Amino acid sequence: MIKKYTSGSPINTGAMIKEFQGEDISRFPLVSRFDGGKFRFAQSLGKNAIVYGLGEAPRGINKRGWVYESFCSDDPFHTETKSSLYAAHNFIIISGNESLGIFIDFPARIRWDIGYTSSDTCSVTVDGEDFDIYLIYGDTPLSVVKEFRAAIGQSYIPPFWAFGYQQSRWSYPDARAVDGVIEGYDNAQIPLDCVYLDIDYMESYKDFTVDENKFPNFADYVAEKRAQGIHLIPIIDAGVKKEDGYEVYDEGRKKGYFCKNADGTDFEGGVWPGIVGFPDFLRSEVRDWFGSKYRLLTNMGIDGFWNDMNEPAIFYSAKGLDAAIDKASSLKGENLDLGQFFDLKDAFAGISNSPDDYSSIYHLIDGKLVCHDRVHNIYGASMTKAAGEFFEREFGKEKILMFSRASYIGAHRTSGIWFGDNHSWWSHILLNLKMLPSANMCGFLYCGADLGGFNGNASADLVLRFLALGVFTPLMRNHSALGTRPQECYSFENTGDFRDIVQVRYRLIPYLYRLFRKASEENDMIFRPLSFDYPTDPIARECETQLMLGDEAMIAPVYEQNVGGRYVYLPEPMTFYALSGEKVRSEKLDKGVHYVPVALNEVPLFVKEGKQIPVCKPAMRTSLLNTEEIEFL
Ligand code: MIG
Repeated sequence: MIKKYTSGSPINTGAMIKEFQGEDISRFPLVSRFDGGKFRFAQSLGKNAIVYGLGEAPRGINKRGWVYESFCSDDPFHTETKSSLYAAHNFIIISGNESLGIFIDFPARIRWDIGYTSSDTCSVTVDGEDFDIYLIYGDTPLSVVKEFRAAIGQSYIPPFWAFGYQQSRWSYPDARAVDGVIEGYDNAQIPLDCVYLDIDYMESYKDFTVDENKFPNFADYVAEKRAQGIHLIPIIDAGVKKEDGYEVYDEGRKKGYFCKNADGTDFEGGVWPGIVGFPDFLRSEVRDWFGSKYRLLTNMGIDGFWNDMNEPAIFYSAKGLDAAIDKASSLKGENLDLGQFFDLKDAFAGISNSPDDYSSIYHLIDGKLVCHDRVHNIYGASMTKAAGEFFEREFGKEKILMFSRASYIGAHRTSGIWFGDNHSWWSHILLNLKMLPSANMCGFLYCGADLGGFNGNASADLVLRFLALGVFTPLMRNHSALGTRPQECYSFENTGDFRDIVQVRYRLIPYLYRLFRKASEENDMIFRPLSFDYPTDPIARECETQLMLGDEAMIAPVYEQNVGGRYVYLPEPMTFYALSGEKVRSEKLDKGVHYVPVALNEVPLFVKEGKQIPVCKPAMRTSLLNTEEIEFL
């Protein structure tokens, strides 16, 4: 059962597809009050209650014991002390004797103090007075998820080939580099379906342009790669370069489509292209306009995109930069005390993604200028909606691959997400594993992390272990940052091990694809915490290093360096499979704790009794898979 409570006049975020008769917030059943323009409410947490949700967020599957903020943030250090990442997924489930789902449909900041200040209380602060809150009552957390998911609408399904292995890097700067990647994979006989184009394919970082010097005759080149079975996936950034004569910018400015300053002039920020205008994606005519620009690339044969920098990320504004420079000039030649020194340092450190800049951006909503602070969390989702709406209109469903960095619930209907700039850290294998069920609860099924880690240098064993998790994530993409050690599978000495792992993915694609479709069609989860399935098993309830996969299996990747296996908890008897290329090692195991050996070229998978998993023969491309010829695990 879902109950809706409305306060003031909420901005329509598009999160819900079902309409509910809202009651006035004065009837809201939890302890609550308005306080200085904010709404606060609290719910007590039983000793053993688990709090799930918040989608792409730091920390554990059980969110208890920390404070989180819904505020889409471009932050490349995903450490435990953070409170937000790139997304705002305002849905939690408090699961004690009963399960209570809470969805706050509100596009500005929300603070979730989940047993942090007081261990037995979840207190939530909504930073405004115009919002809808939905309470979802159910017997089990899964029944709450399903009811919520039915209300927010069916999850995006990408094309079949998007389940293949994908290689990315910032950047493969030109056609030769891209060819080198495909050759590298082909020579090492490692399957591959997609190669990514990061910002350097563009002309001066201008969206919807292709640098002719780097990619001569781009359309022919795209066709040539498609003939090799490879899809090229270009990046699109939110900001549009300010440059006279650049069609997208000129049009956007003439039509008044960019976000404004308070005085009605265009807001300008500095990002990769230099000064940019930020399209006001919250307006449907701007979405139509920006969405249709993707045609410039689809006309050249492109059928997949990733949308970046759409929190939005702003390196600097003229105002912010001037203030810092002024401060520095005023202190020039002074004998600084430490206070002044740190002020000066902070003046520069705080220039990027600064709250002052966000506060000075305005959107046009129903003819009125609305401060960005009030709608921050739907900016990126609206960019992605622009593209998603265009693709569905133009090509129909399931034709175009797309995923976004920033997101809000609702965007799950037209796109996937990736988990942003993680690190080549062992701890991030686990962090990324924990985000998967949380993202699924919020509707995001097509998702994955940068395998091998984005920032920092990766070792071969880290990439292998990361990939062994990625074998199961719908988006299986290896991506790494500028200046880091090459991270393509063929760049390491033991390429055979990499082949073994990636081949396992291709063997499982028939299963994973069906599982995905079913989860989308039935508002179900692909990955579930063990506690969902074994609610009375105290060990399963606390397990956050393993996940249930569909109704058949459990995954438990290795996440530590220099180990030849791991401990795993089986809440019921299962068969342990170590999959490696076409080789299968298996052992029946009883309920309980076991140490399972897992070599670097093996993918561990645990199949429940009475269940089976179809596998096919591996192939170099998804298009070459024979999904008719199936064996069963
Ligand atoms: O400021 O386009 O998260 O995947 O490689 C960095 C360059 C901008 C951030 C994305 C990352 C991408 C990078 N981008």
